[in-house]
Amino acid sequence: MQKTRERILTQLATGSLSGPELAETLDISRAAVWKHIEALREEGFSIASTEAGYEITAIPEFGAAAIEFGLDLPYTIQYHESVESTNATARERAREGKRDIVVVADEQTGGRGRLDREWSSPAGGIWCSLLFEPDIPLAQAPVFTLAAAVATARAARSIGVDATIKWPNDVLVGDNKLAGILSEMEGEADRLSWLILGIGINANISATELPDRATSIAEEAGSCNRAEFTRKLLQEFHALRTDTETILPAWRDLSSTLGRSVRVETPNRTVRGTAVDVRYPGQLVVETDTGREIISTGDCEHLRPQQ
Ligand code: BT5
Repeated sequence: MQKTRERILTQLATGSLSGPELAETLDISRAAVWKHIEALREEGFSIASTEAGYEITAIPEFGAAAIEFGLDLPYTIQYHESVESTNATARERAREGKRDIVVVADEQTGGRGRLDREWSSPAGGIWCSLLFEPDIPLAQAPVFTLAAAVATARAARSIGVDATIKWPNDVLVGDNKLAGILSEMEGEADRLSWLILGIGINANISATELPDRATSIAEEAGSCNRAEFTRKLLQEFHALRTDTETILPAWRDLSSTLGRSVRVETPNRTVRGTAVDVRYPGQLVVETDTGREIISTGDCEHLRPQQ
């Protein structure tokens, strides 16, 4: 979002200010203040001009300005109504050398899951990709994927959706999928040059627009304010990113996989047993008839107890 507009919003977030006051604080002309206020109105903000000055009376439901409103984090939001895939756009930004960007879209025309599976992304979702440069070796990147799942589940729980995490990073309500995460990265063994966490959340979408065994926030708790949800998601993620020791314990607390009978399809075998733990940076520990298995990647299915 345009920097001056962002500063105006930050100022107005704490209360009304007059045009001259804003002009002085931001060191711009009164005419410039007026122009930016008009531009914000066009972006969907309702800004009243009262005797006390400009006052924000409503913020748009979604979009860069709406997400950045009151967001005190080092990320820049890039919003698109429709893109092929926010991960693909974030990859372009990564190659241009950009970091700490969140690409957000209302709709994706070519959303992707893991192993190039299709990810259904109609309008009304929160399709976003967070691009950053973590200071860790490549092999430890999965811990951030777990963090993204924790952040998503926490944001969902904060609005009354009973979300849990299925290993490695599906967010479920009961047996139905509410959100999925696709991480992509580039770097040398000892250091990542970038990591993209693509998070797809079925927000204000009806189940009829989604595949079988999928659910949405709208279905579980009614429509949400997507800007608020995205802010909460980023706040939760950032707290975990800056205190990585807390990621695994939080993941364990929110997981519906631990203690369950599971079948995990890894790239070269099928493991069946009871999921007993998750190990840094994100391996699943499964107790099988023939001993413990430590699994780094795979698709996990929760089995009914009798299966
Ligand atoms: C995932 O893959 O769960 C990762 C999904 C990541 C999507 C985000 S959206 C923003 C960013 N941009 C992208 O292009 N992608 C990321 P996986 O575990 O492979 O699950 C894919 C499977 O989930 C599909 O084969 C379907 O069975 C199912 N599925 C597809 N769309 C879904 C949806 N909207 N909700 C729930 N399940 C879905």
